[in-house]
Amino acid sequence: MRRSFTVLALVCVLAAVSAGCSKQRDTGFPAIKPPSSTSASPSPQSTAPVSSVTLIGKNIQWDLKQLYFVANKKVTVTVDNEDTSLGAPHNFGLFTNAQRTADKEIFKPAKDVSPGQKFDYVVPALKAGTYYFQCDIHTSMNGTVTVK
Ligand SMILES: [Cu+2]
Repeated sequence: MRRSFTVLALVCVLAAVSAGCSKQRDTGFPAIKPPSSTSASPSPQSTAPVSSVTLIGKNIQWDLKQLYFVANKKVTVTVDNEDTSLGAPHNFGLFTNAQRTADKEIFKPAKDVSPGQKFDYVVPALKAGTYYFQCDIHTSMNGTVTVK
């Protein structure tokens, strides 16, 4: 009776140890998190600053409300106008104030992008800081640019 109890205890200990060993090894790196499925942000955007970005205009809305530009470098903003059914042109203007008043527009769009067309706006180098963009035709199409 006593012997069988000892064997049983040993089996339990072995099972616990082997279960511990079968767990994922500690690689020294943080565990990879599964992709979050929050409906608020279907495609999480990188906050790394870039020197080129595509901004899609569709249904009188931009696909991005927040852009990240590299500081002190020209940045190319490609406006991809997908508003063919509405026939709406779009453009890209950049401002230093959140109210986006004309006197604070530091980058004025040289042309409008027709529906179904793309155009590269080359924005001159900016100092680190916060800026604001909009389509000057549809001012509700606006957002923030973080330059860093
Ligand atoms: Cu527009």
